[in-house]
Amino acid sequence: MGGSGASVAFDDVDALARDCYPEATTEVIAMVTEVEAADRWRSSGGDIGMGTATVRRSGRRAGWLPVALGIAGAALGLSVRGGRVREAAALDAEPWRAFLSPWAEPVGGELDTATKYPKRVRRVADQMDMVLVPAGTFQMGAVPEDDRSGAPKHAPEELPRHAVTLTRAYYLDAHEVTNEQFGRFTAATRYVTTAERVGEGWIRDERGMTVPVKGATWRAPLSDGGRLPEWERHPVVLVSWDDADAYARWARVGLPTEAQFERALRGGAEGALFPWGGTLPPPRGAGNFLDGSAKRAFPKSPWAPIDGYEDGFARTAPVKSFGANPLGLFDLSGNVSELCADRFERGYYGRSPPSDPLGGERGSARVTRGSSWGDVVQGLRLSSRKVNAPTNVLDDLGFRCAKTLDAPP
Ligand SMILES: [Ca+2]
Repeated sequence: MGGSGASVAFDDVDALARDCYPEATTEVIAMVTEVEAADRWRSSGGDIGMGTATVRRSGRRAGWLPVALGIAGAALGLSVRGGRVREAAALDAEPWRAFLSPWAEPVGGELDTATKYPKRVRRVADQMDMVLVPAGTFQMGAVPEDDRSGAPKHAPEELPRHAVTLTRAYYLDAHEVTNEQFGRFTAATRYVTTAERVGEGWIRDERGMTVPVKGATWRAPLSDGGRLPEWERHPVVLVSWDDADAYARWARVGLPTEAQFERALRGGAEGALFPWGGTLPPPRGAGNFLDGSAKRAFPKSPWAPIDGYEDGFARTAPVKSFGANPLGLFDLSGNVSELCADRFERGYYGRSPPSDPLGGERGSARVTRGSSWGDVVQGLRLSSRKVNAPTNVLDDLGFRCAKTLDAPP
């Protein structure tokens, strides 16, 4: 065996192994940790060939564990010597481990029964929790019957209602990207947002009109140059599609497709008009919508708030202020509308592919989905779609990220 070795920080790998296998015995944890540490050594620059990873064990008698690495096997290309370590290699060969490394880590240890991937993961770059959304078929678009009983009418671009199959499960951020998280990105990259470059952002004034405000950026998203209380935990706003795309690339993920967003938004509620069902007003605590507080903050606004609904937030709310949907995802409806990866094209639903649609191919406008704190009732419908120019920045528009599994379930 060769002598090229590198030491790996052992304690954090050990903690990761404990997260992955909360039920495991100390001995199994030790085995998993050894292999995980070896894998990290390999991905940090070790050749994927024969070599020796020297992994320092804490809490064990002084010594070094030699691990032989090879390309043998199609799984992870990791083979090890010794009975105990070989057993650990079988655990390590799970495809999700290679898929997640090095951009995310499993949380909680619970595996999805269909994909065998962790149900929850945490992104390394920004500590965002992501939830696994299963593959499957759902009905996308407006239900024609939605227009009955005086309900708000759908737009032509929400038809035809059509079956969409997502062939792969995907991870979706549990909540909208926050100001604190966006700050990590700009600190790490010195990224300059569209609003910072242009010198203005679009903010709703007391008349309820969204107007350009000089100097307004994600760092100062109010017309007086200030911030809301608990600003760090609010969703980032005044970011363009280009900004969101840059963030997602930095975090080694992407923006969700519109179909991924709608499937998650529906959360299995096939045929429902609103996230909570079909009636108005929404039940108490349903989300941050255009409520009584917004009406009081924008007294001259021509936009009608939802009758009989109070959520306590005139503008954005800290993420996770309201309950999660059945998939464990927060604020897909309400708080801020969210940027999707898809280009917006007229009539797209009439010609989109039945599996894994990626949006139109022409034009620069992008789809946004999910209602915001400023939407009238029509925008609360599950099928509601909006369109946004890639450099447009608004005070009720943000984003979350997604990552599609690299193999069918
Ligand atoms: Ca509100």
